[in-house]
Amino acid sequence: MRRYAADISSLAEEFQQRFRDFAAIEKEITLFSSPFSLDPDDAPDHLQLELIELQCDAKCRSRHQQLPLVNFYRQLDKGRFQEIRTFAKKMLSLFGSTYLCEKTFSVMNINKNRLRTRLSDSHLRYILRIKTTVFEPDLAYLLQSRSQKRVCRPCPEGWEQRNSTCYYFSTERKSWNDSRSECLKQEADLVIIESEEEQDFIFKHTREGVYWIGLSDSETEGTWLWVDGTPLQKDKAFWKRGEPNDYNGSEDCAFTVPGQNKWNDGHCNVHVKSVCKTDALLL
Ligand SMILES: [Ca+2]
Ligand SMILES: [Ca+2]
Repeated sequence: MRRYAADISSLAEEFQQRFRDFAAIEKEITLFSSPFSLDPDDAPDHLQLELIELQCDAKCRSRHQQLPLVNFYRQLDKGRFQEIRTFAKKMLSLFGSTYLCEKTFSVMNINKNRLRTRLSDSHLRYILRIKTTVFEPDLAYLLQSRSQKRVCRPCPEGWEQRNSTCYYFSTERKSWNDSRSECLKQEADLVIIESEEEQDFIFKHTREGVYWIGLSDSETEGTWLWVDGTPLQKDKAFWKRGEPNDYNGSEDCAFTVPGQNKWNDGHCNVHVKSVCKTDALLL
């Protein structure tokens, strides 16, 4: 217990510090969230009159119980409750800024590309080490030796290279979701086929079998999306005639058709092979 005492007290202090801002406006938060239970004497002077009027209004009281808080403030009469409305807007904007931060984070998340996601903990440790030492890294030398290695092997072992892209044709059979997880583990994803040439290349390697590709309509029936969220373009779709047919209303994942340079939709839990794709490491 004693071992952790220092850590716990510093955590508690940190916690309190983070919420100090909230403590400073505790009254305002109470007023904002439950305007009917706060004593008007505790409210800021310029709000007191309107607050008394609000608390006496039975209609407002029942609306407060029925409506979400934002809508309750939105429907308040602009003439009668001008001050309270302004106050509510200020409070809401506090939470709005939290939303902005979250939104920025989502944008950053979307912008994370495949190369960036290859950064592992050890890369980050190296970066930290370089940043915190007095030694200057010999970048020219490092790059030279790195590029020699990369030119020899732009794709991981067992992967096929085409231009600046690497493909993995699995030998194991798994469901669409599990196949996708396997690709992601290798810093790749199920293949997105972007041209007829690429389709021909895939066909050359999948001639004999059935392989999942990174295309599904699980989210919205009939809307085929690639794993990166882009919709399938009609002129770059290589469906077999009569497909996708959503047989039995349960075919939401696309796979290759053996012996034909075409695709079919199948049940996502069927176990077949799969094709992963990722960028080659070229400098
Ligand atoms: Ca379907
Ligand atoms: Ca089908």
